[in-house]
Amino acid sequence: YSDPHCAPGRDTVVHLFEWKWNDIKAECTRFLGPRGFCAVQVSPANENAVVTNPNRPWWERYQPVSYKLITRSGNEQEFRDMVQTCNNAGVRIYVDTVINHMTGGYSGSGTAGDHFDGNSCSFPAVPYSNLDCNAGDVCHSSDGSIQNYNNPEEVRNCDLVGLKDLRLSKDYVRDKIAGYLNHLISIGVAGFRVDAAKHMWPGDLEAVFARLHNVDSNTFGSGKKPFIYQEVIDMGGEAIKMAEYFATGRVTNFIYGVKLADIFLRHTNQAKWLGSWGSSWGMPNTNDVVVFLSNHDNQRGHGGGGAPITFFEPKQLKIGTAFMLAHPYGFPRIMSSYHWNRNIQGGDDANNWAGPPHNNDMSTKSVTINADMTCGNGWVCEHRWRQIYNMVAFRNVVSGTGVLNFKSYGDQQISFSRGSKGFIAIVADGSHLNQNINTNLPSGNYCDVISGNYENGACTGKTIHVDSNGNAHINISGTSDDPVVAIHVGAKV
Ligand code: ARE
Ligand code: CA
Repeated sequence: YSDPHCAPGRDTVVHLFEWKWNDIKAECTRFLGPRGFCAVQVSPANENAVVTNPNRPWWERYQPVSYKLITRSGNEQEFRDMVQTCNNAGVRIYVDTVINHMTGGYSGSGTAGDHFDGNSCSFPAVPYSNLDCNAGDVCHSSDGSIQNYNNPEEVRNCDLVGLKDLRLSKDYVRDKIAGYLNHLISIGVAGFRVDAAKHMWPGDLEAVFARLHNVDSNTFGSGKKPFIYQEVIDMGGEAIKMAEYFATGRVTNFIYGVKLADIFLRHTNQAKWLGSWGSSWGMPNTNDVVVFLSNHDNQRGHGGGGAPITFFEPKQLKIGTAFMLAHPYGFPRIMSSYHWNRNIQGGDDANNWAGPPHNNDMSTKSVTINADMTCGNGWVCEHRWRQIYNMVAFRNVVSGTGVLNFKSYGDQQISFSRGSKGFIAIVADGSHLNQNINTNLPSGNYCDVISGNYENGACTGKTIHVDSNGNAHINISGTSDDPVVAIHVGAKV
């Protein structure tokens, strides 16, 4: 389950959080395909509870009502069009799947118009009934919800924040979930993010995944299992460990973004130590993880998982992303967000619920594209920032090479090469780097893909000269907007 099924030479996934299927379809052809992205993580595709208090929060999509493909992102036909178009553009679709639970304990209707009553675990559009949710026979917490994260039984058998917990020990429930995932596989998706995986027994997940069909052989080759990455928040302090989930796919490595925020955002740790970055930092092996600086929860102070770097700190985000994409550890995911008005009250963001940009009827706004390639209508589109998409290409070019010549020039100044294909230098604080550095690259003139684009053999930014010994003069002011230089053999002028 740990092969992401990237088309050859691609290696980065972007989370197009809350995007509509039609917009993702367009983005695959006009941008993600040509720019070398491997895949898109899309928001949950199945019917969810319509929450009106607060009004249409993003998190309503984590409250399933049925497995019909009807949400604010679009309907099944639009979903199919997106998957097919993206596959044709060489871009994979991973669906965020919510299979641990259904809605909270109240009644209402879903985005496909189906009625539900969470209190009695009544979801007739699946159908699930009272027998399909966990109850007091297996959940022993005082109120049926999870209180103690150090008690694995409670974490797996009780309700996560009051969300009706599915009885995954039952074959009927396993069949229904596998039926939903197989439906997505039949449409052509490459894999799944498994929401709240920590709240399901690894053995139950095995039983569900054993029921899955192979992914489409025409697109992905024959005999291939879907790519599976499981959301397990394990910062080291709780009973449940990431390692329990390696048999059923990769896990989301939450330690990663926090440690990099310590260095690039808070400066409570030093970049000079990054020479050993990877599993020796107390993180799993590279092939067991998806790595990211932030996700849709912790970017808004939600859901634990630490305080990461987000688009609210654009300079640090560009630096951190450059490091993430230049370094071979893990399968990297970029967060692509929408704007909301942050309103910090006593440490919490009072607007952390705010849903995507919307019209008066609460339908999600389309993504518009500005002349400079950035997005409008309230969409941030971090993946369209030059410093970020050019590093996606960098990662593709240096693929298969290791980290070479890691050097530091003070606490927060580093450089390293990727074999003889790429070189990066980073200043993580306000200091000044001015050095002759061996890049290990063939001699020539290279386009610094941070300060500019490589277009038709020319560079719109700085050109870096590498001499016949592989040396280059690198001059970076840490107080500049982009204190990074990145060059690779795919962008020689
Ligand atoms: C909403 C309301 C709740 C209400 C509930 C039911 O906010 O007040 O009780 O509905 O009516 C998201 C939101 C939730 C939201 C939910 C459903 O974040 O606020 O609840 O959608 O609409 C734990 C889990 C981890 C989970 C986080 C949020 O382990 O899996 O909590 N993350 C995923 C998603 C979320 C999503 C869900 C799961 C639910 O990414 O977006 O919730 O589908 C420590 C622990 C962590 C723990 C963390 C927070 O760090 O180590 O394991 O994370 O604390 O408790
Ligand atoms: Ca559970």
